Amino acid sequence: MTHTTTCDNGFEGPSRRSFMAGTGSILGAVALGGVAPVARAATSIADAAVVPALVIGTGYGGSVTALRLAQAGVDVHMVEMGMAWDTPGADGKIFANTTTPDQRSFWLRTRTKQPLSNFLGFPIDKTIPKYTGILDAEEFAGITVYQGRGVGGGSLVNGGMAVTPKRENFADVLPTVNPDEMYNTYYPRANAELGVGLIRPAWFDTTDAYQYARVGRKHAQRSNFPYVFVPTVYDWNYMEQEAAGTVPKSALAGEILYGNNYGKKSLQKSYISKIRATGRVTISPLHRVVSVVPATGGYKVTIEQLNTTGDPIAVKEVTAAKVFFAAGSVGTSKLLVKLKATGALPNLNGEVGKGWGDNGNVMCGRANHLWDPTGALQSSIPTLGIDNWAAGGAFAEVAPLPTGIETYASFYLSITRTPNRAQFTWNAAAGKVDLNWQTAWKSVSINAAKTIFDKINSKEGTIYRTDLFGVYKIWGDHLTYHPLGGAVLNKATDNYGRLQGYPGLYVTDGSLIPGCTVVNPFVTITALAERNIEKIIATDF
Ligand code: FAE
Repeated sequence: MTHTTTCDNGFEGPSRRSFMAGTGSILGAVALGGVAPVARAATSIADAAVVPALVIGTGYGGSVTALRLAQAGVDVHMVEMGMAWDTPGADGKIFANTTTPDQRSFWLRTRTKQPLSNFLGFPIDKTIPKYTGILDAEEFAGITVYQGRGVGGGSLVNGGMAVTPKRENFADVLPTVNPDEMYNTYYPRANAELGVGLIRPAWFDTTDAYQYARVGRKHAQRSNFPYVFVPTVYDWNYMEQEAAGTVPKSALAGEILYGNNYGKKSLQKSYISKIRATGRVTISPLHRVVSVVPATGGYKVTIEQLNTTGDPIAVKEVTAAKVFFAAGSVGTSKLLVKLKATGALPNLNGEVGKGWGDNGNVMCGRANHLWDPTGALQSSIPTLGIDNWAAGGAFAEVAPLPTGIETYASFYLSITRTPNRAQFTWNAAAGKVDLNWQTAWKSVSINAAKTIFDKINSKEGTIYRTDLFGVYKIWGDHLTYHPLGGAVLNKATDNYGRLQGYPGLYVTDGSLIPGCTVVNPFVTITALAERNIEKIIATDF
């Protein structure tokens, strides 16, 4: 393989080559393990504490914010509803394997809810003990939103695709942000801090682990689609050593969706390790923020401490001068919508809860001919994408199906252009927040994805797989990995994430982004958080 100029179509990235990506989207073929994880006692925030800055959530937005505040000399308390994920279970591993989900795998479910629910027509979900596991499949009426739970947020479970959008598309992503400052300063800063890097092309060309991606590339080329190499936060040297058999396997053992034990540079290895080194930040896992109200000295924050079956075992009330909402698009939106509707923060403006999108996510598989095997060994970290954004509004990640057996399947997660945006609202009768997304809205995304796969199927004489999302169901249109929006920048907040109506309250996560990042979102979330916190430290502290 060569990095031909045909694949170099101008995506911004950590090198001069051009890249774009999809998302780690993985099959979990199940054989339920019974590994008892070890709960960890963590030093946590004290009841009645008075703190200068409290950060709700430990994903990308929260980690950037906490690091920069601490480096500026501010003592920070991070509150995280999920577990610490720093202690091995009885099997010696912190994280469960994708092929053998156990209680560590899902957030408070008694049955797995794997993104690919079926294989060869058979349902593959399994019973598991209820536990504060790592992957939340949060169900709203029209969509299941997958999210990471624990110290590190989505970085614990995601595919590690670290993509900077093409600059010419940036106005669609964050229309009120100056692209010069993002592309000159904050995207480079985010890429450097996250440790973004590229596969070695010669290794890509020869390793068994990316045969599936080479098949994807060949099919894209034969239909004249540009393909792009995707930068990631996986340690590529480590993966080559995995293949050589000199280190414990991680990506090459199919680890990803329920955590990655070795090679992926999750936030725990990047921002959060720097956060710990400052000595100024307390992180409280298994603590969930349930309320924020104005109080003398700032805001009274009510926090429930959880046990590992999700039950509150203590309630703490803390006073924080400044509060940063970094609970993710869904978490922050749900909190703000509830707090506005129930009178805790009544002056939040009417934009709160609006502008939510799914980044146009849709999945599908193709059935290859028997002479086109995709390989029994598949790296769980995708690194190749097919780009039809300009012509058809779709970018498709060539994703793995790390089942350990030859499937003759090509599997894809597409990010598509879609105008549909949903709203979170408070359902007083049920005491919960609803989201009015409709499954039918995904038809726009399916049509965009078909601009790629109909053409490839026609050229290759192949068909869609119908066995991955149910019985005779082609499209994975029931889910998203990329929730975005709900507290949109310059609408619910000012142009730096300050919540309108409440000085000292900020939003700093994916809820600022109005529904689509054109590519995978976490580099943009990180870069935006870097931009915003720099301004806020300069002006508000
Ligand atoms: P996030 O990382 O979700 O962090 C929010 C944190 O807040 C979580 O740890 C929550 O547990 C915590 N939290 C929520 N509510 C509360 C509360 N009330 N109190 C205390 N804590 C709370 O937010 N993106 C990419 O760019 N590339 C990929 O390859 C990719 N693959 C993905 C694969 C999967 C399976 C999934 C689920 C996501 C993937 N994503 C990917 C999306 C990416 O992980 C996501 O956009 C970011 O993690 C969002 O970052 P935030 O900081 O907004």
